[in-house]
Amino acid sequence: MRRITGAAAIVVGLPVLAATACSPEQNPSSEPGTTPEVKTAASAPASSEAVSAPTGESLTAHLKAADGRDVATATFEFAGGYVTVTVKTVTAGILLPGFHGLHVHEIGKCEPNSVAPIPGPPGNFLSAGGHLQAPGHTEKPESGNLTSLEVRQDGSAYLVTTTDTFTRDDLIGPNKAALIVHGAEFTDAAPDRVACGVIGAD
Ligand SMILES: [Cu+2]
Repeated sequence: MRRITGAAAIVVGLPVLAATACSPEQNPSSEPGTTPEVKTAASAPASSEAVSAPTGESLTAHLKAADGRDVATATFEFAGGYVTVTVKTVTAGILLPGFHGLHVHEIGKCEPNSVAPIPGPPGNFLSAGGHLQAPGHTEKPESGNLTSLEVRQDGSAYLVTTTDTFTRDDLIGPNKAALIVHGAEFTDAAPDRVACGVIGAD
């Protein structure tokens, strides 16, 4: 008779980040994640410090085109005094190849054929307003300006960038905020708002 003795040693290493994806935490807090982990069990070696995961600090945006198609998913992970922004397309071919303006806009609305806060002709996602400005910041580039999103010839894009121009609290105020991808740069469509996602804890 053969017995399998090593099976218990196989541990599926789930990424810690996955556990934070659905956190509804919206408590405004300016404190970094310094809350010590409370553990009374004596089993954990005192010397092993847990890798600090941005629990409750991450925000997510699901960007959709004006016709409702899913375009990309973005995450905002706040740690170490800055935010790491990751944008990845989920459907290839909606965004044209090339560089696209990528900004956090000041109002968390993603409404096709809507009117801007300063009224004018309607257009896609105009009700998201202009670029986010952090409190007290008035200069350009605006706080919500991010590096451009480069879309490959196959119609997909994947970007990881960092910035310290806004905080988590700046994104979850009363108006919330939206992440918008514009049309391809150096084309007539560059100012267009092609994809939009409200930034939230989900
Ligand atoms: Cu913009």
